[in-house]
Amino acid sequence: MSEHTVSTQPIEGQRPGTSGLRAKVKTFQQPNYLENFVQAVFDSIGDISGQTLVLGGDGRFYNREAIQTILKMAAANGFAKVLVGQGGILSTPAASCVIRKYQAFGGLILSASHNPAGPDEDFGIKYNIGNGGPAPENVTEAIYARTLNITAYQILDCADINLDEKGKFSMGDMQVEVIDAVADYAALMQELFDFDAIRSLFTQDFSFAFDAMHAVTGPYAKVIFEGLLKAPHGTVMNGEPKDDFAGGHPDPNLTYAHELVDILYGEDAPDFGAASDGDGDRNMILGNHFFVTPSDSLAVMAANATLIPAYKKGIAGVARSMPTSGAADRVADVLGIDCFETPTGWKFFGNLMDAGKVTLCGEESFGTGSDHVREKDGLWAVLFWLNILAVRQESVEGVLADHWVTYGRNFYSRHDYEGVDSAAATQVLQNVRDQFDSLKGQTLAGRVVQMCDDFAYTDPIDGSVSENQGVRVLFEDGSRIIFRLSGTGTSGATIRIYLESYEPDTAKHGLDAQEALADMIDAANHISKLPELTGRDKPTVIT
Ligand code: VG1
Ligand code: CO
Repeated sequence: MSEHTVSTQPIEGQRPGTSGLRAKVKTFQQPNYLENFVQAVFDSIGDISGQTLVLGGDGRFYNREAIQTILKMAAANGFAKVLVGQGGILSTPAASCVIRKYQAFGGLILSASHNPAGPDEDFGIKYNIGNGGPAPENVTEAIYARTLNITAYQILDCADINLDEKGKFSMGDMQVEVIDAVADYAALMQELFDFDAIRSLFTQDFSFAFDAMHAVTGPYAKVIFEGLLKAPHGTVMNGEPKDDFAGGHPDPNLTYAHELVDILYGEDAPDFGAASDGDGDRNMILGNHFFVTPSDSLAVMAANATLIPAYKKGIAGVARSMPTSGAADRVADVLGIDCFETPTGWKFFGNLMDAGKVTLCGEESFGTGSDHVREKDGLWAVLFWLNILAVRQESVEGVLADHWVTYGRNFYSRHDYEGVDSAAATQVLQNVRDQFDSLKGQTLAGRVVQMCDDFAYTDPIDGSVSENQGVRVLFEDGSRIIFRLSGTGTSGATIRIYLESYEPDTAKHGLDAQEALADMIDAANHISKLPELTGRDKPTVIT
């Protein structure tokens, strides 16, 4: 067994996006691509000698090979120990949980979230810091800078570890501990929620369908829902993880989770439905013939938090990403707590949680979480809802109707245009930017434009500034149109248009969101010239 220094050259394009480095598997399989990035991480995060690293992924194609390479590199770079999930599996929130519980130096999570998997699809890698959360921008930028001047990487020449067998193994001077991928996470969930109340819900006339979409949450959901909570066998659908997600697109939304949506909107629909994404950090919440927008879900959680054991003393504050609707702000107002508005991406919540300023965080992109870990957490959100339903003994629709009566309804929708030509996408945003001055004071969609800007964020804890986080058109009545380009795709560009309008009038709360927002949608197309520039007359995905 010997340690090698392998010389290499910088590879372009290794800048982490909204959530780590994502690229086609074929790109990751190119000589030195993975190794360069991993070495750049190890070179950028401080003194790692004698430290512990957490390692795991969503089980997608290339997960196992990448884990073997990273283990050998960790050993050669001086880590004392690596905790790796059995089979190379750790959901993103479980990885965050394990990093925190065992006070690891940090972790590497192998995932491209909901992006399709397989030899011709996507792979990804992300570094999380010691608090369990995604590395902040100063760290990801340092990693990127290192990828541009890297000349060598270190790797141990040794045999692979058997990832399927739990236990302690050595690799050179480093210990590799293959841990149960589910146990620590399941234990944490039992500390947070009233499992007895949820168990008794399942003995009542209450039915639940959970769609794991052949991705990482299958084993977690089976242990927690069908095992610990005694939900009927079969509650978990598509619970066998596949390395290509069975050819699917495990993005829990109305378009990609259509199998579950059809069940919840079909005859004899269950009372509650939920799904999670490729790496287990997203969630979709459905009732019988009812969809809860993620923005509303965050607001409902904030309003009902004291019903949950872990939050019974109240929450310190909430945070939402800028494009997420202001529904949570209204709850925070009533509760008299702070509500923070951050750029898109979970990495911006970490400082606020570490400083004790916020307890709950959410993004419109089907992400909700709390300070129990430092990632958004799909199954946590589902348990939170089950706990609310168990206590309130109401339907999902009933909980929302009641919420809107109290707080009003923030009609909200996101329109995604996927696979658009990059230059056209950039121009769509630029068109709006060019009108910042002229739009101000104009009436659009029956509303007066109050201001327009490129959203910038100054972190209230460390003062770091993040610019160009979305083009905003803000109206006097609180309505908003926001344009952003995705930072997680691996081919072409994705334009996201976020539309929001507030409706205090209860009589109008039953409207369909697309109807309620129709004039805003027209206004967005008109000012951006999106249809002309992209040749698209409708979005790829509407949520
Ligand atoms: C998207 C979402 C963002 C989320 C990110 C990572 O980013 O909009 O809210 O944090 O994905 O989630 P973008 O840049 O494509 O809009 V995950 O579950 O893909 O790790
Ligand atoms: Co995800």
